[in-house]
Order: sequence, then structure tokens, then C-alpha cells
Amino acid sequence: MATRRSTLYLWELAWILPSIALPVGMLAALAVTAFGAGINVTGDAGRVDSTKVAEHPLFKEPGVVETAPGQYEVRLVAQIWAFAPNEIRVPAGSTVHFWATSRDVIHGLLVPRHNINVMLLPGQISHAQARFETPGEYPIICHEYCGIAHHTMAGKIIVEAKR
Ligand SMILES: [Cu+2]
Repeated sequence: MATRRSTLYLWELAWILPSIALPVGMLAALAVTAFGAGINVTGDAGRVDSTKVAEHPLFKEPGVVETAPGQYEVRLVAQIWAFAPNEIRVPAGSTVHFWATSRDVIHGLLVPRHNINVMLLPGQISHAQARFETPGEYPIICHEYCGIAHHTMAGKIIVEAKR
């Protein structure tokens, strides 16, 4: 009888331990991605009335601005189905700060192989920054489905070799 009771206890343990380990593991993964890998939800970089994006000082003239040597600011507006600007040129070794928002629906801003992966929410300003070391052409991709021509929504970053 004693053996049987301990067998039941072991079965219980076999269920209880994973059910504790799973959420603990997920919490650990969340902590590692948030604090270790720097993956976050859209930060609180500010808000903007999505019907008045063109009047906001940051987004009046979407484009690229050099703020200091090697430091660039991209003021980017997403709308169906384009990014403005859709071509960004910076020299190699630049740090690029993206300030971005959406004029209409939820869009995404993804630059592969760089630490840029944010949602662009109407009414919300998103900020992300990355360093572009290697000359080349990098795509800017909308990775949030935003309508019928979503797949055409893209731009590019051209990193020019230093002269
Ligand atoms: Cu899209």
C-alpha cells in the first residue's frame, strides 16, 4: 500500500513541477529579452494627434537631420502604404535615431540585422535607435498587416562608405 501512495505522489509531482517551471521559465525569458536583449514595447516617447501629424514639429517635414557628427535623426511618418521618407542615406558608423508615428492604422518599422523593431501606433510616437557600421543597403519593412497593399510598404536605408 505504501508503494502505491508514493507512486501517486510522484505522478502529482510530475505534473506540478512543470506547471511551476513553465511560467517561471517564461518570466525568465521575458526578463532576459526586456533587460538583457533590450526588446521592449513601444516606449513612451510622446503622443501626437494622429489627425494633425503634419502640424507636429517632429513630423512637419519628414526626413533625415544630422544632429551632431555621426548622429542622425530620422523623422518618419508611416501611412497606407508608404514610409516618408522612404529612402534614408547616412554614412557608415552613424547612430540613427528614429522618431516615428503613423497617420492612420497600425504599421510596423523593422530594419533587419539592426535593433529596430517597433510598432507604429496612431497617436503614439515611437523611438528606436541603431548604429549602422557596414556600408550597404538595408530594407525598412512594415511588419504589421495594414491593408491590401501592405506587402508593397517598404523603404531603404543606404549606408554609404566613409569618404
Ligand atoms: Cu503594413
